[in-house]
Formats: sequence, C-alpha cells, structure tokens
Amino acid sequence: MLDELALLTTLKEESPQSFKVRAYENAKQALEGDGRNPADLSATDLTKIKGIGKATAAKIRQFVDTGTVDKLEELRERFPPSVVELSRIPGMGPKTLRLVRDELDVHDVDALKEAIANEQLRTLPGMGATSEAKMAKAIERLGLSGKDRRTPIADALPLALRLVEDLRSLDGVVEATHCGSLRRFSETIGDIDITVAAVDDGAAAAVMDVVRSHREAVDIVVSGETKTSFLTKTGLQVDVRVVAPDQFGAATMYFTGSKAHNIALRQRAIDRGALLNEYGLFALDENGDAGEVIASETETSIYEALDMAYVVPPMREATGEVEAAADGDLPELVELSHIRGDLHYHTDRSGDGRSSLADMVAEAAGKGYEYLAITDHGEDLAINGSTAEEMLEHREAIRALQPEYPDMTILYGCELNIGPKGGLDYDADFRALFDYTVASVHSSFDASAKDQTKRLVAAIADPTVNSIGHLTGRYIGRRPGIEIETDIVLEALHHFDVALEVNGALQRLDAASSVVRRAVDRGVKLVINTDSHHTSELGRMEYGVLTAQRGWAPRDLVVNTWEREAFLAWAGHRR
Ligand code: DGT
Ligand code: CA
Ligand code: CA
Ligand code: ZN
Repeated sequence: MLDELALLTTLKEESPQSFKVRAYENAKQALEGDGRNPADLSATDLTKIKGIGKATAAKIRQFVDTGTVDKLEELRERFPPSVVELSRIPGMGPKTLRLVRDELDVHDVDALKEAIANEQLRTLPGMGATSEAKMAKAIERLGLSGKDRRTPIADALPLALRLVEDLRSLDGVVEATHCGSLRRFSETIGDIDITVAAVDDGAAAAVMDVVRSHREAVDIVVSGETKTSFLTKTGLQVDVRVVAPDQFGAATMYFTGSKAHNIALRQRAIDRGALLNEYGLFALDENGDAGEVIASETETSIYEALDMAYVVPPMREATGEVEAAADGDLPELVELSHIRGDLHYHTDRSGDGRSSLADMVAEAAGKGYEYLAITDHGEDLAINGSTAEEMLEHREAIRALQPEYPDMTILYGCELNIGPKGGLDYDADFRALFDYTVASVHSSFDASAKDQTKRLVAAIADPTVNSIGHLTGRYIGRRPGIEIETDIVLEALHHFDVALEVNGALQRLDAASSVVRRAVDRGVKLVINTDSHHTSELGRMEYGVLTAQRGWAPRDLVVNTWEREAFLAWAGHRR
C-alpha cells in the first residue's frame, strides 16, 4: 500500500523528491525496521516509530481496519492501471505523462503507439523524432503491447503466495499450491493458477466462496463448483481449482505444465499402455478407458510410475528434460540447501542500503553461511558509492566483526561499477585490496550491443573482478537491459574464470535462465546472490536457485555451493 502511494504520489507531484513521497518511503522502511505487525499497533503506537508521521500513521490504520485508504482510492482514480503502465516506459516521466494525457489525449499504451505512428509525440515540448523512436523500441522490448500482455513475476508471485496462504488456513483444506508458469518460474506470467486439495464437497464449496469474496477479486470470470477465475484490479487473472486430496499430485502436475511437458508425459504413459490426465495415471480397462489408478496422490509417485526421475518445475519446458529424466541423465542440479554463502550483499554503507553492517552480518550468520562478501557500491556510483577513505574505514569495521563469527568468513568486498567503456572504480592497487568483487552495469543502457560487449569484456578481463552482477541491468517488464553479444561475453567469462551472477531479486532474475543455460553448456562458473539491501531480503536466494535450475545449473558449477577452502582459493587466485 505504501509502495503504491509513493508511486502514484510521484506521478501527481511530478517529482520523486517530493516530501510526501519521501514520507511514504520512510514509513515503509520504518515498518520493516520495526518488525512488529502493523495490524497490532494503534495510530499512536505507529506515530511513535521514528520515520512515521501522523498522516501516514492514520493511513496505515485505515488500511488495516478497512482494507483500503481514501487517499489511495482518489489517486487510483486519477492514475488508473493503464496510465501507471504508461509511466513505466523509459522516457515517460511524470511531466511527459501529463503532457501526453492533456495535449494528445493518450491514456494507455495502445494510444501512445498510435500517437508515435502519427508522429504526434515529437510535437510536444522537449520531445523529438529520436525520443519517439526510443519509446517505440522500449514498448516493443518490454512486451507491453498486444493482447497477450504478460505480468512480471515480481507482481504475480507475492499475490499468489498470499492467496495460497489464505486458502491453506481454511478448515477442510489439506494442501494448496500455485502452479502454472509461476511455479515453473517464468519471468512473466499470463495468469496465476492455484490448486487446492479439500476433504469433501462442503469444504470445496467453502473454498470457492472465499475465493469469490476475496478482496483481490474485483471481477469474477468463472464461478463453478470446482473452479473459480477472477480478475484483480490490475487485470491479472487468477484460476483457482479444488480437487480431492488423493488427486492433488496429478492436478498440480497437470496445471503446472508446461503444456508441452504434459504432452510428452502423456505420450510416455500411452507408450506404457496407460493414461495420464489431471486426475491421475490410470491403467487402461478392456474398453481402452481409464481403469485402475496407478498413481495420483503425489507428483513424485507419478514420475516414478512412468519410470523416470522427478523433474523440478522450473525444468518442465519440454527442452530435453523428459528424455534426460527417462535416461537418468538429468544434471545434479543446484538446490537451496547447497548454498554456503551470499556474495552480493549491501549494508547502509551504500546510499541505497537500509540495514547496518552488524545486522546484515548477523542475518547471514543466522542462515548458517560459511562465507559472506560485503559488497557495497564503489565510488563511481553517484550518491550510493563510497570514497576510498570510507571503504578503508568500512574494511576496519568488517575486520572488527570477524572474531564474533568464527564459523563464517566475512570478506571485504565491493560492487564495482562498470563504466561506459568498461572502466572500474578506484585504481588497480586499491581494487586489489578487496577480498572479493562483483562488477555490474548501472548506467549507459542505450549503447549498441557491440559497445556493451566490449565494455563487459574489458571489465571481465580485469584481474580484480571475481564476478559480473546482474548481467543486463534489466527490470523485468519495466526496463529493458543492455543488449549484448551473449556468446562473446560468455566466452570471456569462461576464459578469464569469472563467475556469472544469477541475481535473485524478483525484479531482476538476471542473468536470465535462458542465458544461464548457455553459460552452463560452456562450463561458465555461476554464483547465486540475493543483492540484499535489507535484512528482510535474504529469502531471495530461493528465487536465484529456481532461476538457476531453470537454466539446468549443476551444483558443481555454482561457486557458492563450494566448501569454504575451495571457494576462498578460487576467489583469491586472480589477484
Ligand atoms: P501462462 O499462464 O500463459 O503464463 O502459462 P501457463 O503454463 O500457466 O498456462 P495456462 O495458465 O494456460 O495453463 C496452466 C497449465 O495447464 C499449463 O501449463 C498446462 C495445463 N494445460 C492447459 N491447457 C492444456 C492443454 O490443452 N493440454 C495440456 N496437456 N495441458 C494443458
Ligand atoms: Ca497460468
Ligand atoms: Ca490458467
Ligand atoms: Zn548490488
């Protein structure tokens, strides 16, 4: 709610620096830092938290009490979802947004495309043919146009998890899970699929009632005894299906897909004289219909009955996994439990970091990690970076903490900023003092693929670089990343023995799973990180692992699964 208020107020005030926007952002940080459940706090309690003013406290209370906020409703009316979507196009700042609405009557992406086609955008103050062309390209690359518009996973997953949580808590519900492309961890989602196991018809009916009256459901599309579909206020569709507990495995398997994976499995069942559908795997009776059940309760039992290894959802895309699972050739995939450290990790030494060094280190130790690299931003990153002097002080602070953590090696690291020509922060001698570095792109997104490739290769060749962070700098569905010649970059990573990061932030998931798979084919080393800026963000490791699995990443290529000694030897060998 506070995020949405901040976003819409930015559009209204036409400035992210507006004190009202800051008030919402500060309140969000303050609540995160406080840790108590806001629902348990009175308006007075809320105001006592540093960073929350009276007006914002009242809004939080209203939200907890009524599920909505007057101010938010007012802003939503003025900036409906189609307009918010417009505002996300690179180049469409709040002022330009006002101009296209007032002068050109453009209120959604389709109308903007038409205005661009009619060369109307260039008639606005400050706009020209170049900005028109840039916007047209951004619309294409972000996949914002056309009927099959998709939702970024970062918008869909939290909503799905909340719904699943609500449904699991109902009486008579044995299990619930999200399925579909979301469970396969696609970057973008067509719709959300949820499967629920309920003990009997009464429990199933109660589940459907809860779904139909859920506060996320603004429009009901399908209303049945075992399936309800609704639309959220952003137009995202959610399909909820209820099944019997003994068919839960077959149903989740079917609705997880992908369709192509299902078709391949069904063929395998047919080849074995059986039938596979959303109710189970069945032996055929004398009429060739579904007879006795062979397996249906769990996915594992069905794969087993089909004489194949279990395939994790992110791999179910019919790109060779069915054959590999049948032949016993699946890679020994990386799993969350294999991870021994986080190697892209910020503290409030970075301008955008929100938790202290001590808190961030304690949180990582709580995960049982054996090593951790503190990688605050280098000096070249405007506002968020640290000078050489500040970094040396930071090193002292890091070294001073080490004795408290005998079981975890804390590395003095840095997130180096890759300049437009591949230059890095500080000088080479100073960089050599870091125990570990991740180098990433944070600016100059528009250069040609050829120039971006040169830029990355120059950084990779530098002996003080251990890894490349969030390869393209994309925000899924929001900002296209840099364009690169992927094969050349992967070859350089392999040649210089630099690891490719799989960044677990849901907005990023960068490198993308498709790139990870190509990296794996070449034997490029990988590192899975959270890029945490707050103690609440360590859970992203799971998302990085799922993305790596989607790219078929084996455990032994992922350097932060290695034992401490092996990892430290690799981290230090180029210096
Ligand atoms: P999406 O929603 O476009 O991101 O992609 P999915 O994969 O979630 O597709 P969706 O929601 O249309 O259907 C969910 C799953 O249901 C899909 O992954 C596989 C299964 N499914 C749907 N239609 C068919 C079908 O015609 N044949 C088979 N074998 N499976 C289907
Ligand atoms: Ca779906
Ligand atoms: Ca669906
Ligand atoms: Zn970072």
